[in-house]
Amino acid sequence: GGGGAASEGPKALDELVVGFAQVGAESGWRTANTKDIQAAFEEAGIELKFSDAQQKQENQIKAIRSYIQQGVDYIAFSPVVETGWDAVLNEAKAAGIPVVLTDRAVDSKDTSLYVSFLGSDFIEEGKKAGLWVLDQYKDSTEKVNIVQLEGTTGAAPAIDRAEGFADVIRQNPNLEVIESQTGDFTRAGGKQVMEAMLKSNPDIDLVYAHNDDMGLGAIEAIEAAGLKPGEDIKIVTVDAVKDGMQALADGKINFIVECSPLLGNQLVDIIKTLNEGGTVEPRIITEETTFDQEQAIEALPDRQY
Ligand code: GYE
Repeated sequence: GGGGAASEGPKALDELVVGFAQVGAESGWRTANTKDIQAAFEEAGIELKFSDAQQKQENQIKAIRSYIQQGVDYIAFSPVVETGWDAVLNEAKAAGIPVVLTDRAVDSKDTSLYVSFLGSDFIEEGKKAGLWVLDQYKDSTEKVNIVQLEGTTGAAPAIDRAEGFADVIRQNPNLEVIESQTGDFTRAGGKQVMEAMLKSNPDIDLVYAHNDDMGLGAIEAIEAAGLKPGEDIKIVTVDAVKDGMQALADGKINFIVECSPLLGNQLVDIIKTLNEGGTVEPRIITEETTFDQEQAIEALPDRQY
């Protein structure tokens, strides 16, 4: 069973069991994240129980409850939305099973419910996207019509990427988000929302998509409408997965803010530290960069995901 690792001394790595409750398989980012986490645990020789919640909170809660019942040593999960976790996290706490948040945050005020949150600073990512847009239109005297493709409603990266972006573009009153809709972080969602937006707004200048997949879906919709993505309508996205980077290299996306899905080794390190009775930082932020077209062309050949 979990807990007590500190008082009983560390367990052998091959005796440790970690339960991981993944969001789903909604995007290229998520697939890369899953692979990386599974590979890191495999390499460390630590057993990983894995579940895919298909973007549904109730499924994630069920998975976490089942991990508690099985008495795993640690639970890690990427919360699909920010709210509604207190009950199940209290159950884990009562069972003495430490919880690590990977990738996405919860908005619970009780920070004793998890030991650490490992992942990106999504507000910073939104700001980086906003700064590119600000710079791109610094000399423009006309209104710039921006549409936003939001991630999953209520998810930390959707909330924060919108907030960081809005904070920055506010500096230029010509920049206006004329429509904002969720595409649920999927390619199909991005395409569908973009199709509708193109119908209701004849004059879109720029798309800000909260991830590459939705941006790739938007490209399909823009091309189907007889317009050139990257030229007639500029596109800024977040993630920098291979397909996104290829579209950037091809000039169909104009700028990508990187968000690294490679969290596996850092998660393994956290588990090992906890197992040895050590303490970990409550917030571990991953390091990320941004890409324009030239940088994408250069980075593509070595891109891992
Ligand atoms: O940007 C998106 C994925 O939570 C950071 O989830 C992650 C986001 C990522 O579906 O592509």
